[in-house]
Amino acid sequence: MIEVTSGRDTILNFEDGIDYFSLGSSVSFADLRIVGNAAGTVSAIRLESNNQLLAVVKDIGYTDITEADFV
Ligand SMILES: [Ca+2]
Repeated sequence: MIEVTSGRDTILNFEDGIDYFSLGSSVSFADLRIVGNAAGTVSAIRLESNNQLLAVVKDIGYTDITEADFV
């Protein structure tokens, strides 16, 4: 499980469907904006409200990061 609220993390080896992101109690998936590059090789998880970068996730496209990946 990967915490995404504790600062600017770079996450390697995230396995979709196996690994999950953990959000702090003050943040929900609706507060996030998931962006990525066209090649699908890197994504960023940001706070919608202030654009704060919470985490960079390597080797996954942003369309593969959905609410189902958060617990
Ligand atoms: Ca996923």
